[in-house]
Amino acid sequence: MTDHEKFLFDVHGYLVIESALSPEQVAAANAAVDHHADNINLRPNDLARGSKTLAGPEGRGDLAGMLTWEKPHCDPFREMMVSPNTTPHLEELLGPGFRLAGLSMITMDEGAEGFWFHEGGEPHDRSRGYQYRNGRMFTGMTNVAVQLADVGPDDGGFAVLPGSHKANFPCPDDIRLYEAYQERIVQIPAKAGDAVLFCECLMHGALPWTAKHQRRSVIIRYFDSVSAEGLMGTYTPPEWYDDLTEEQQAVIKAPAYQFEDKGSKLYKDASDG
Ligand SMILES: O=C(O)CCC(=O)C(=O)O
Repeated sequence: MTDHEKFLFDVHGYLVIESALSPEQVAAANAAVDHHADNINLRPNDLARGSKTLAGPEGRGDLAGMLTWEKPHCDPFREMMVSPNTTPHLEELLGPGFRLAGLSMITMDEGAEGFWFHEGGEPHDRSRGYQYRNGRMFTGMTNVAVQLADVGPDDGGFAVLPGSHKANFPCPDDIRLYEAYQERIVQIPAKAGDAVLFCECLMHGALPWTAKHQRRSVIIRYFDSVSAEGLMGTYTPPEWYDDLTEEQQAVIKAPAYQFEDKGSKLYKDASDG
């Protein structure tokens, strides 16, 4: 992560990584989605939560299971989950040994309702909270939203309250419902192939989609090496684990302590036993 990127991420809680995917990767991912378009699950209108400004005539679409699709359709998504264009950012924020927590896709057709603004720094949640300590940023769940379609400035879609990952006071509901202080909410334009990196504790949601073309945003969620949203009992790797490259296998694993060089030989000796 460059100094500019670190500064902006710390202040805003998000960053746009331009051209995270090549045009060929975008085309392959879109072809795979087109092939599985029947699996897109249109939600009931359950995300606007009664907001007059986020309401829309239909729900957004959810699509999952891309990592398990038959070849070649799974390939662009497996490439996305570990990419040289995003790994350095994830290592900076989550530390070495970061883990994949999930990969799914959001679609929105013209008129689809928005999503109320959820999360934010208050209340502090240890699985999501943001901290700056000892010269480093530490994020909880961290997401990479890879765009498979252009998002213009007036199209709607993903939007955030910049800086809210560091909020100390509860956010009033009329702000969460986009009915007050709308001008403080920032919608994030991007090109197909760009990725929006954001920490889950940034207050975020979506504005109703107004463009003629379908919104397609692949949300890839990661945790640091130790945190997890759930796991009781034995960890079993997915059936398709053996098909992955070594780099891809490295992010599919049970939570476990990851030794980081703490600068003293004493720690090294301790980690050796
Ligand atoms: O991109 C969106 O429409 C919303 C995404 C979201 O809320 C999330 O990833 O938690």
